[in-house]
Amino acid sequence: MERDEALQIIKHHLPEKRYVHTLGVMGTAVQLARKYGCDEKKAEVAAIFHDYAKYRPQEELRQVIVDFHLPKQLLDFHSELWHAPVGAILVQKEIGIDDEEILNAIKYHTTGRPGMTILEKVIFLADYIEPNRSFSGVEQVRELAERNLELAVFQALQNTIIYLVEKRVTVYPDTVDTYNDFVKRIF
Ligand code: DGI
Ligand code: FE
Ligand code: FE
Ligand code: FE
Repeated sequence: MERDEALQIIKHHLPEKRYVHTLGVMGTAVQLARKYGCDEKKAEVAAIFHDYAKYRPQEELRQVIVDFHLPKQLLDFHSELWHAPVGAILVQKEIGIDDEEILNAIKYHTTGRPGMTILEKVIFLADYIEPNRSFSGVEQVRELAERNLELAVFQALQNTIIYLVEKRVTVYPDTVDTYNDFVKRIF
């Protein structure tokens, strides 16, 4: 799919601020893809559609989880997690994107997963460091992203887990499993 066509579609599914975020993720993802050697075109499409389901009503997200046999466990965790796996399904169903690598990059963009592909890491990281993000710790991850994809994704993941623990909210098992996978491989 052409970039402008994809952007026209996504624009209608997101409020202005989230569309601007999406443009940021797109630019960052393409740069990271070039730097770390994965398909730039796939990174561009995955970035454009990564938050496709973010503004669907919670009831619709829940229904997709049930109807498409996504892990029922999702329903016991924060609804913020649902838009990623549901987005992958809806992008396939409604937009007709069938590329497994793109769909998995969308599916795992919030939690990651053990054994992430380069494309999955690129989208996860681009979502975290795109230029419109301004939370504490993002600058350090941006610097890491200049020289080491693994360390940058790991730091983003560590920051996210610390943030969740400090808020005393539950951490989804995929998030913990991804963290453990990186620790085992890096250290
Ligand atoms: O959709 P975005 O805001 O662009 O970013 P995202 O999809 O990466 O993350 C959405 C939120 O989900 C973010 O505030 C962090 C949070 N999150 C990530 N992992 C977990 C989580 N929230 C809970 N409750 N549990 C997790 O494991
Ligand atoms: Fe998201
Ligand atoms: Fe993210
Ligand atoms: Fe996002």
